[in-house]
Amino acid sequence: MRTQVAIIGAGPAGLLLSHLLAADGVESVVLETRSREYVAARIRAGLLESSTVDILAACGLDGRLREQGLEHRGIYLQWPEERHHLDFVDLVGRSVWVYGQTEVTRDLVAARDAVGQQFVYEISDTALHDLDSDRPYLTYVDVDGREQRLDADAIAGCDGSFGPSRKAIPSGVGQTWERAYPFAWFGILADVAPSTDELIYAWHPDGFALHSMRSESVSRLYLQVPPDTDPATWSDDQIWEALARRLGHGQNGWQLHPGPITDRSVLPMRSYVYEPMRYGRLFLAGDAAHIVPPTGAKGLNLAVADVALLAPALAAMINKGDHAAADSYSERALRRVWRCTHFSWWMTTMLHTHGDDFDAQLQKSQLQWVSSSAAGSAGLAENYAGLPISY
Ligand code: FAS
Ligand code: PHB
Repeated sequence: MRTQVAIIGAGPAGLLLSHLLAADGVESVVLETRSREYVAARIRAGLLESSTVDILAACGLDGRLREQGLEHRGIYLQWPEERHHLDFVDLVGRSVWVYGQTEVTRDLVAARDAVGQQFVYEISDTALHDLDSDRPYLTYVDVDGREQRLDADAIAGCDGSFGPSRKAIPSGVGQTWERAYPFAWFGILADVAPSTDELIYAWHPDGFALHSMRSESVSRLYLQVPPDTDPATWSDDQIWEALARRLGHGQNGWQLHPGPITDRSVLPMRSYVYEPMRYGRLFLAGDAAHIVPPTGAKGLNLAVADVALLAPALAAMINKGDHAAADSYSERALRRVWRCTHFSWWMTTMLHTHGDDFDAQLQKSQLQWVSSSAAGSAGLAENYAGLPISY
């Protein structure tokens, strides 16, 4: 087979890239190692920053989002005996939306299917070849066990943190930065109406907790736990009791309402950046190039921002032979990657306790300042609600 852009990965980065390329008349094939059903069912991110919503709206993909999503003006910062609302609309003129990544994926797949996008699911042994030539190609084994080859003008590595793209770049070309955190997030989905109108990020001596949601009837909550926690070892009562304590149940009359837990998982926390996000005709986007701890709600939004820069760059290179934007893609994308990496680290270190009393005092002082200072709250709001894509 031959195409203009071979996209490895049918997650948000790969799906949106295929959509944006098609809008510029560039054909692509999206290759995915999992099944269509598996990708559709994955439960991950839940919060869209304003720049992401603008991009989805610009390509006509915001219909269901505006019907079923929940627009939020801001978030609450909470610590024992105190809860402060940060209103992003008042502070920086931008809101955020609660709309699950599974819904974004569903909207993108439907839009691609409607125009006959070529998908190849359940492939294996994906390998990348001749990346430093102008005729790169992929080889893989299809679902029937047949070896296949796909020639392309460019390859987009949208294959997440464990995919083959980044590893196909010769060692010595790139540089990596990594920070593993000494804790993880225990995430649950529950069939119960959220106990709050907007997200609550809670600092507590026992550990961080987050009250998010997916709809008016489904709540999404997270607890800081040790990195090696087995989700099966916590009873439902233990989970709800820890969430209630950390989120301030009973404080100023607020109550956390428990309900049936329908999904549970433990998500390790790390920061990871790989530079450069381009090698020859291979371009990396999304988790293939960077990972952020979810405290800043940036993972999905960064993937969207990468492909919003990558799509026009590839279109100019393929349609007009103009390589300027492709040549500057990595540098431009990494400016925002590092801004979001810092913000995610800043939120994570401000809100997660790790048994150090001095750090706990610093964290509480930081929370007091961020919540009460116009400059501090605007700084959080500007980063959380989303910087312009061209940041
Ligand atoms: P993805 O990982 O979404 O997609 C990559 C795709 O490539 C996958 O479908 C994979 O199967 C495929 N692939 C891999 N190897 C391949 C190969 N050899 N051949 C073909 N295909 C291959 N972010 C938040 O903001 N908030 C959250 O709460 C949050 N929770 C998360 C929970 C989990 C368990 C994980 C893993 C991530 C979470 N994230 C969260 C981050 C997540 O949302 C990512 O940022 C987002 O999915 C990035 O999208 P992609 O870059 O498309 O990568
Ligand atoms: C979520 O709803 O899954 C979510 C929201 C905000 C975060 C992380 C996860 O920072």
